[in-house]
Amino acid sequence: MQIVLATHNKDKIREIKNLLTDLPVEIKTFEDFPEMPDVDETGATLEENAILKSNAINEYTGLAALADDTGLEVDALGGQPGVYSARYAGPGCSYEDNCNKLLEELKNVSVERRGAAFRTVIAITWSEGDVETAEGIADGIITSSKQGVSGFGYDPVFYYPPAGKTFAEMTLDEKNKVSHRGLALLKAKELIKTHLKNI
Ligand code: ITT
Repeated sequence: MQIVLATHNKDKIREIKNLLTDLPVEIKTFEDFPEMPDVDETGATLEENAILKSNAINEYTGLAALADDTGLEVDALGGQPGVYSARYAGPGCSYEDNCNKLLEELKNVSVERRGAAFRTVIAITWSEGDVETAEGIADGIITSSKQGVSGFGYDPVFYYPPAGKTFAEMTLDEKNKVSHRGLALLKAKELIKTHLKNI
């Protein structure tokens, strides 16, 4: 079976590929489909956006498509930036712009109130067009300055208490074992294994 990853985010592709290596599936990306569209994320929830992306790329390629929609939900901001995590600091912003804006917004917030969660919803649209989803959550604390250079996005400001460090201070394997995306993909792998048995 072939599965195409419905994303243009190379950092996500690196993490997802690393987690799917032991499955008997061939992973395709936008590099195999250079004209693959960037899907507008017009949904109100991570689940809606993940399904929008997996459906659109399934229709475009005719293959099973796997999409990831992820948000950082910060308690002191009422769950924001959430679905707007990619463009939190404005259109065309960088990862660094987003981290800086978050640190600025929280600069007067005490450590007890800096709780946050990364949430990922994975949607898989099978080649026949039906969809299944899986969710993963990681709980952490927003730091008061950036720490670490691995990972991507908000990883330098996301402290993960069980490891005693930020996601950006972890290796890819360490992060994947406990992260929102890692946990969602663990469930998605079960969906893929069941699907493989039934085709
Ligand atoms: P696609 O829609 O093409 O998949 P995207 O970057 O737009 O890529 P999202 O809509 O899911 O992805 O946006 C989520 C943003 O949240 C992303 O741009 C990063 O800034 C951040 N993010 C996602 N996963 C993350 C992770 O594991 N660690 C840190 N930040 C992450």
